[in-house]
Amino acid sequence: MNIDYSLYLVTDRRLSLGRPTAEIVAAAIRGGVSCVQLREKEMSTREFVAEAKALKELLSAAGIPLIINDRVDVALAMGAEGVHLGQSDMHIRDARRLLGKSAIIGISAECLDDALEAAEEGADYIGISPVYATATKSDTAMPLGLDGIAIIRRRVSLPLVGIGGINQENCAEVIGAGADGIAVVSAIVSAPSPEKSAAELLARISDARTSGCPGKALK
Ligand code: TZP
Ligand code: MG
Repeated sequence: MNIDYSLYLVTDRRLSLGRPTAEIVAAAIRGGVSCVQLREKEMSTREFVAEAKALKELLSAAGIPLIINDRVDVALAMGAEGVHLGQSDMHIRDARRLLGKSAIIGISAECLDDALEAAEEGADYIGISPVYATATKSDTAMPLGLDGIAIIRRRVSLPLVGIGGINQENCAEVIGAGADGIAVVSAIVSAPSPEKSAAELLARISDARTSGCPGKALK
């Protein structure tokens, strides 16, 4: 499956200012997100599956893939396009065995070795995590920064998606350093207008691709 990782929304109901996740996702679709990950840390399994099914309807109609955070069982139960795994979640090979060849399996890499191992194990894309410090996730590793992206870019040909502290002001440099896309939580989920915020991020990503930006020098 050919996935566009340009603007990747990761949901977080705790940061949505009381708005339902489906409302945020619908607005983000209008704004141009190209991929959505449903991330639920406190929901019952039954509710998680139900919410994922509802989002899948919205996303399928727009031709956008739904990725489930952590939970291979939830992805299998409702037919998501893929899963996103962290360093202490299920191994990629085990997830692949369960989900099959056509599933998208993404992995968070916290250093170059994680990224090399993920490529070796058959990941479909790598989340470089975190690029910058962020208050959204409490157990993050040391920020990898633009240098970290550039170092991984030189060694790994898989799609790279930067995550952590990325917003309208810094997304161009993340693309310039070699990422194929950016993943954001608060920049969309907590925005007064998730639609406008997504559209602005996308415009800046497109500009960075066509005009380049200072981060390019790191490549
Ligand atoms: N994984 C690494 S950093 C992060 C996740 C889920 C949170 C990113 O949130 P924000 O608000 O875009 O910094
Ligand atoms: Mg995880």
